Amino acid sequence: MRIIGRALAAMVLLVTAAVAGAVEEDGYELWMRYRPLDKAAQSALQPRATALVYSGTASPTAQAAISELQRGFGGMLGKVPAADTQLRNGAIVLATPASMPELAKGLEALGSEGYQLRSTVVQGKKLTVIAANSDKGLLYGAFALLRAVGTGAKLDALNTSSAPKLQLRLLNHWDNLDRTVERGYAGESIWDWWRLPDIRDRRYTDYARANASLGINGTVLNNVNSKPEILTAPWIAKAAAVADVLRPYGIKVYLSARWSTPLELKETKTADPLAPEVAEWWTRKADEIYRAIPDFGGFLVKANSEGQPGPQDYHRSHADGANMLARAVAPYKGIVMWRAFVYAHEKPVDRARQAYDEFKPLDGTFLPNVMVQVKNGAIDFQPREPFHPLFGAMPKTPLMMEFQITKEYLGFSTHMAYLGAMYEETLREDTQQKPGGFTVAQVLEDKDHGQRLTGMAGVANIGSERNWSGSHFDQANWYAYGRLAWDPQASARELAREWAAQTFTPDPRVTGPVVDMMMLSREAVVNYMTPIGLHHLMGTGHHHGPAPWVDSLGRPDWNPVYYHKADRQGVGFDRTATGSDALAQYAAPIARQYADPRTTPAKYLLWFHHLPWDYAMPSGRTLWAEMIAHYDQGVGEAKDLRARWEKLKPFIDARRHEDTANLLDVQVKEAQWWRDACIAYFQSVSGKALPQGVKAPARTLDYYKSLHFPYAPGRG
Ligand code: BDP
Repeated sequence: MRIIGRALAAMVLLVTAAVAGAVEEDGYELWMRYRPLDKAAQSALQPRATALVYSGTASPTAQAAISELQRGFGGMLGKVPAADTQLRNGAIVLATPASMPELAKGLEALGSEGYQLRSTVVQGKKLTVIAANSDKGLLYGAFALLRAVGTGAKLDALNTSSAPKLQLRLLNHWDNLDRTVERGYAGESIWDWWRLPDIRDRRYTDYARANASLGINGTVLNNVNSKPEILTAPWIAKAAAVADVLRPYGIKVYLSARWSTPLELKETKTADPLAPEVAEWWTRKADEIYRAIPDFGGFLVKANSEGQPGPQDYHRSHADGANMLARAVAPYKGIVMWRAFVYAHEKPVDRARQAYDEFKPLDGTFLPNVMVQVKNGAIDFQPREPFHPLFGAMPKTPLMMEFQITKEYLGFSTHMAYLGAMYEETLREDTQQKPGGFTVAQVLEDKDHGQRLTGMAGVANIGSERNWSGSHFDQANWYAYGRLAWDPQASARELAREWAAQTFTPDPRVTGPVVDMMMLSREAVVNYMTPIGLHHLMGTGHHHGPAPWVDSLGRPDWNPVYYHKADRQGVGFDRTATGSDALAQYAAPIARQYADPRTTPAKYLLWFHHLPWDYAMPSGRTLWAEMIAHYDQGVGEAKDLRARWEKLKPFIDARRHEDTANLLDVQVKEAQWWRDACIAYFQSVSGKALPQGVKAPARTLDYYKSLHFPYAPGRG
């Protein structure tokens, strides 16, 4: 009786799970869930994944590849392929020119990180071969094979190869030493600094697996707003412990260095980059770091920006500073990533101009192991920005892209906004710095120069929360970033499909609608926050919610009114020759095209032009009516996302469905808030009546102004 009872209970559970989509998941496994494939897919694969063959002693990296394949195929097929040294029918073979020359041929173009996947028959035995020049390539190949299977590929006709187009594919953690995270919306820092170096959280290994699965090969552990302590012995030991865990996964550790570290530690009398004692200090420091971390990647530096110290404090240039550090790490093949995110309020020039003004004249003066790291746009990680004019404009300097993965300005981890679409938009922009076209992606790839450094950095959205990123869909931004760092020309839509197939199910009834939602989501945010080229209207400090009215902050360029310049007559920032002329920093064809509002892409209109409220838009509406239409569209799109998600309920496990549904409810509410507060404010300035049929904001402008969020997360 009791057995029957239990069986019944189990059946009820199973049925419930099937109705709800599947067993509940908390998101910890990211896109590496390796759930059992359906029976048909399993039997199609079965003869192809019976064993794993690697000849010789596996290095820790090869071992990581083997373990992942065992975990992955074990999960998807229900049977762990046994490690073997004999080529047997159905084996997956890991081959390098050193371990199995006969199976690892024609890999010249793949470099040290690329891989080849192919199905072949050798002496009557069907084999799936992962071939690469190095064990790191094998690891990337192993993940690529698992991704292929996880997204529905068959193993019978596999024949692909891939190599990264950028050398440095990095995460930048803005993690503080007290474990808070600047602009972090996913709990505390994953680095449990206090317990390091003794306690190495197992989560670090899963972090390494996730990054390696995307091809990410470096990570800056600490905030760009750095502290001197990070370069003292106890903290170097902590970083070394993390480096030990990440190393087998091909991930190097880097640190953010505070310019004035030696001075603040009272070990020098100045931080002047040209003072011998300063250079000597950094040389000794580099020696010390490399003794603890032999493959240390190098330094990331935010200098003379937002109050951070830097070489300009001593009337030296960014190049003087970067080169001094670069000399210290050069003997170890270390690099320096020097950020171009600089602006100073003492200068009354348009903030959007300042990075270019400071860095362009330095082109050609940096040492070869320096990269200048440039944000995607000239202001600051806004929901939409035109590409940064430095891309394509510093031909003698390797430039590294800096994207933000954490959504500081796009609704934190609450709003759904698939950033793959945003990254793709920037990467595909044509800088027009060369006849025939020169996209931002091509600038980064730097094909003309061959051996120069190339790279991309993403400000991480990873924290201590079980689901890593604060929401399930924010995992997709980490995913898309990593895959685009491997191939900046990849398609955001295709990456969304890959992610959705692995994160939920390859069932097209799910991937189709999920991908459509993702592709819509970023545009929705732009529509309800900052349409038609508006920017930086967010709440002071924390950047949560609308605050276009703010005009009282210490520095002019921290005030939203600085960016929209709305008055009775019109709205928008004139960056043409009649205004700040920031437009002149772009290549001539762009500068010409955007000089006229009628030939400026509508999405950038108010970024470059100050226009009358009655300006006639191509739609036939006035600018004022168009702006409102965008706000309404954004709210509609947020509601649409919520409705579409509801329809997916039968296919998604109850927990992840509910987590996401709850967040979408908040997004709908906050989209409405953005719309109402912005319309109320701009109406108070323009004095315009609402167009017919438009709903008045729900509350008064004073109400929206009265909202304060002193405890909003992420201020670091
Ligand atoms: C801004 C962030 C600030 C960062 C800064 C940076 O609000 O927290 O320190 O960027 O990139 O967007 O240095």
